[in-house]
Amino acid sequence: MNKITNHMPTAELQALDAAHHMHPFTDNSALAKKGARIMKSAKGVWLTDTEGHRIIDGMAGLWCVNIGYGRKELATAAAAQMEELSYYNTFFQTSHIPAIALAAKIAEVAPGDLNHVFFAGSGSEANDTNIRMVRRYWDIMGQPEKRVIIARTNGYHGSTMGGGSLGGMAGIHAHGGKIAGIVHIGEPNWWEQGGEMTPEDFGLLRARELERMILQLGVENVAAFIGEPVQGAGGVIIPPSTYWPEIQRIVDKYGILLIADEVITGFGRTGNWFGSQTFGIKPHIMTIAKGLSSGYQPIGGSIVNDHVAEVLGSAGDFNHGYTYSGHPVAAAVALENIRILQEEHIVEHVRDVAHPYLWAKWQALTDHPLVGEAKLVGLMGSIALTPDKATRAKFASDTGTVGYRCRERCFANNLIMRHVGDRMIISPPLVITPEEIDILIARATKSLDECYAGLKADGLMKSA
Ligand code: PXG
Repeated sequence: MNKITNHMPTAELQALDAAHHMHPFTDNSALAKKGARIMKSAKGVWLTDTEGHRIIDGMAGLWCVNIGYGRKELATAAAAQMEELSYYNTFFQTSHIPAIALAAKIAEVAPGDLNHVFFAGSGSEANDTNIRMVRRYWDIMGQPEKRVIIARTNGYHGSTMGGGSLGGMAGIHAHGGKIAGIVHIGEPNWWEQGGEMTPEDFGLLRARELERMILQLGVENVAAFIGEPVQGAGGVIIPPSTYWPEIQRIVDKYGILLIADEVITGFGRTGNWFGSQTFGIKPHIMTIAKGLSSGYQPIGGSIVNDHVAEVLGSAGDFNHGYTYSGHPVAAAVALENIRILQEEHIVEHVRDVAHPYLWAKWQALTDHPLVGEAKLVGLMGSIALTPDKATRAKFASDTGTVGYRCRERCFANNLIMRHVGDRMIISPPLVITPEEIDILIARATKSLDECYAGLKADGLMKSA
């Protein structure tokens, strides 16, 4: 058996990595000089690197390892499916058992009339599907001019041409451009942008930008609005309580389609199966990936409601699909993942145990001199670093300088906690226990202390 083992010292692995491996979203020449940290194995919430460090993974990989690492049941499901039917497509009037079973299971766990699944290989692919799907929907409805999709600044929807265009990140648009027919409104980021307003008033202000944009474009030109229930990659921006109800009111009033991008918030992350349930959102389409398989296999998809599925199915072929749509091995693994989520009551664990336990400690981090606000929904949270809490000031240094320094302290202390600008974010595996939360908080506090000491020593505790 060709088992990949490590017979090399870390430095040699790093040199090979630098010579041949192009990392995503990375300054590869800077990384080449420094050397990547190389992960070797993982179990539960713990990673082990090639130097033997045990690292607590506060990010569940890339927001995806919901059931934790190293569950043998998923390996067994994959092996069994590879032997039974390693691949077949679902294009030309054929189907297979894993795709059927998974679609039915997703329809069972998804809320309301979201009963139909179009499979993709990732979240980006699923959002590309969504662009084509909503435009096709309006073609069939006899309103082909309804093509514009409204999305949000600092949203993240993937990095294919479609996903990257839906996302509102200038850095992504700068590399390769942006497809036509997608416009962005502001994000509900009260901490940075709310000024003197209350969070509730600011939530309404941002939501009403949707109405203004619809009127500006003409409702006859607008196909859909897409948003993450909670912006993840944008810094775990949990919207004010007024935001989603107002978005829903506007979407309903103008009859445009609503896409909830649940790639991060799906499958238990917010303490319900879907973030839409946590925030009272009624989408026509949900994007899923990540937690669908807990990252054990690449798989994503669009969950479509009865009405949209019926329209799409009423007018011949929808000319779209991927070789690996509903891949049988990925589907079998996702099915086993959902079985574990259900039978081990992991969503309930988030809601009743892990969230309340973490929230008490997370909130207490605002006592730290560097931390302005702490936010947490389910098991996705963020803290804002600031030189002056009273005024919610930004640092005088370039945005991200302080966040990066804090992340480097976390990394050195064997805690994966990321930064987005000067916000620190966490999204640990959903199975994290109270004892492990204690360790995470202890390491986070130590890292914040060290970061703070360094900032003071270097004269960086200055407001912009
Ligand atoms: N939608 C959302 C809400 C996501 O978070 C995607 C779509 C795209 O999924 P794929 O499977 O194509 O990556 C994502 C992915 C980060 C980071 O820096 C976040 C993601 C991906 C890569 C980096 O936090 N989210």
